[in-house]
Amino acid sequence: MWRGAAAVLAANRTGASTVPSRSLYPHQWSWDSAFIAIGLRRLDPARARREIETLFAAQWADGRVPHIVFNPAVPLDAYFPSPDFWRSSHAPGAPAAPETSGIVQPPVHALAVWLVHRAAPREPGSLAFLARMYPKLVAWHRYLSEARDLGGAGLAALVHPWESGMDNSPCWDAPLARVVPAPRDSYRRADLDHGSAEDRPTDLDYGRYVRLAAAYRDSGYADRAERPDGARFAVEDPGFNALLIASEYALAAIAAELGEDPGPRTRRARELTGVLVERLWEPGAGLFLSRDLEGKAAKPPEYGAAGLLPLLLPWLPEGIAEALRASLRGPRFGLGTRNLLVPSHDLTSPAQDPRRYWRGPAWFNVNWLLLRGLRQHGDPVGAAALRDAFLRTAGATAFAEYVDPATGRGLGAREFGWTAALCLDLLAEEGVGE
Ligand code: 9WN
Repeated sequence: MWRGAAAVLAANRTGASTVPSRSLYPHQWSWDSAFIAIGLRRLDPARARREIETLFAAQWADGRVPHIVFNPAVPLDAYFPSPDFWRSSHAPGAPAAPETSGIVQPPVHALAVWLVHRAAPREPGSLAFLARMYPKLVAWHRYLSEARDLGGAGLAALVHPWESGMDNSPCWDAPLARVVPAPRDSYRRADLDHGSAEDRPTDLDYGRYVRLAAAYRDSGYADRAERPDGARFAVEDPGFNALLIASEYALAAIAAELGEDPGPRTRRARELTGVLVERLWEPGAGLFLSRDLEGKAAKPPEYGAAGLLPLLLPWLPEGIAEALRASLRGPRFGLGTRNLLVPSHDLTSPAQDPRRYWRGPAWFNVNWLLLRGLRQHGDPVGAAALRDAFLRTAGATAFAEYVDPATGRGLGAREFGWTAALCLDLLAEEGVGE
């Protein structure tokens, strides 16, 4: 398995970075690269450092880290939306090259930087890497906490469903329902050349994604610009913000390693945890919910796996970690009863679909994060069972992009970057391959 996972990362390597999938996603993606680096640190720490530095070489002047860094050698029609859609090099503050998208993805990077360093703290390049990354990570977090504080309470808001990393989650159905889709003949979907239409988002949802991205681009990627009716989306997502807080703790550790005072960053992480709880915790459900900043939906709320991710955080008010662990095993997520792995969406929701993109299948990065959460909050037995299911399922599906959470059947792309990388990470814990 170690050799198989390493071979995937070798095959997906393009120059200084790694693509999520040769067929479906032939460029560099932001949170994929963070997870890939977390695996690469077990194999080749210098390559892990390069993976992250390549991504941050495309950081914008306002601190944002774009969700895609395009490879100029890949034909324009290999992935949509392509660089000629985003037109980043004409946008204020974006680098002249490479071309990038203008939206972001969950900020798991500071955590990745810290874990990469921890894997080889005495390697000559590692401290210098921390020192170079620290101001870039600070600028990235500042962008999220200032420009993206659209709700005014301190949390980062998302302006496009793709920013959650959980693109097609039913949590976005209500806020997306207000968006007028771009006409079907105004763009060409490239994903359907490689993925099955039953697994991928519907045309209606895709049209809405395109419309939102185009409106954001046309505003010059200005976060507070007024966008037209039918082209607005602003939500606070518990998964994105939990990762921001976990990364704030990582920044505190990096600061200490560099001889700076970690106090302010730790305090900020705790403060933000308080805001997360105050705004998004739903005690009746035992889960965090997203908050729609554009209005209230008539429909009942949807419970997604993002609402479990705060389990990652070291400090939570009393009772919350226990409630999250109970939700993981309860009827909504069925871990250890109906499911081998944690599904992306509530099993009891009518919107649940065990095949379709982020509407029910299990993803390996989400399960890796929850595994850390179980360890963090005193459930080593549950974490060990999840680790076992993770490795077996990833191995049996040729490192699938996602799987049916009950049967483990592979779905989406195979030889998927973060699936292989996170296997390496979990295998290395036992000394395999080290
Ligand atoms: C849009 C690359 C990315 C992941 C996301 C996943 C999917 C893209 C798409 O693939 O999103 O960013 O085209 O569907 O949802 O989490 O980072 O692997």
